[in-house]
Amino acid sequence: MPVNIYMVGTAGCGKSTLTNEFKLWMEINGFQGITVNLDPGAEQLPYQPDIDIRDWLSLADVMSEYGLGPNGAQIACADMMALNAPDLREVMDTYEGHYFLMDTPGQIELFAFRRSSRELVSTLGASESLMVYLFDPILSKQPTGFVSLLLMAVTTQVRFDMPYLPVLSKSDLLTGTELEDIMGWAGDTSSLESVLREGNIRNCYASIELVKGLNEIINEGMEIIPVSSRERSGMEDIYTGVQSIFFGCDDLESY
Ligand SMILES: Nc1nc2c(ncn2[C@@H]2O[C@H](COP(=O)(O)OP(=O)(O)OP(=O)(O)O)[C@@H](O)[C@H]2O)c(=O)[nH]1
Ligand SMILES: [Mg+2]
Repeated sequence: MPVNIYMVGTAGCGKSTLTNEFKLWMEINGFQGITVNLDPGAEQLPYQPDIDIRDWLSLADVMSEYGLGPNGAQIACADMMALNAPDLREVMDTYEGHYFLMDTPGQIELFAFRRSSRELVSTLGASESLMVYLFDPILSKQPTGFVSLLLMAVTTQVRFDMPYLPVLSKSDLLTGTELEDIMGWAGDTSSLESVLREGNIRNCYASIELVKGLNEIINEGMEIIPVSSRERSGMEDIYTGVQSIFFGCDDLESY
């Protein structure tokens, strides 16, 4: 059964670049990744998608046809995508690769908060789906920013019934200490709680309460995978993570 890997995260966090770099890494290592662009509004992509929603649906066309502004048209497109899902699935079925790398739209809420996205995921094969959730590095290095991204990650997770792999994107933009801090906060939220307390941050109380609540959800801590598409690092760790979720082992020969 093929595995659909959804690249999800806030605008500009590096989804499209990672989609491309992960495919290239797979190719070099003898695995086949098929890229699927799910962003009808993408004007430019850092790669040529193997399958492209824009072949069925374009943001510009929806804007002019329905007299909508860019935001209204994005929402309309997100809903229309579900109608195109059977066609998309038909094309996907013609590929023999084991991994479909799904590049989701820039605005995370279009993917995470529309009911149509759940229908899309379901039509494209929900039981073999996984989410690679990208944490933006610039937001992640601020304790409150990290709390916000954690909340978004958990919110996204509850919307979709699929396993997820947390990834810290563009890790080349972080210093060694920043990287260490973020990994530490993810692994043990009590250290995040301490930083928030010590930092005398406005709304510190609310942040701490949120972190305590999150701690209940991710009670064993979260192992976040640092990745840099620019430096082509962390790709093997993503692959190993996918393998262990679906096949329960770290065996790189599984597929
Ligand atoms: N330094 C650095 N920059 C990166 C990396 N990955 C992506 N970028 C840059 O970050 C910017 C956004 O990257 P994209 O891949 O387009 O991000 P995205 O999440 O697909 O963006 P939207 O679809 O518009 O939300 C581009 O300028 C990329 O060159 C990385 O690993 N390191
Ligand atoms: Mg993109």
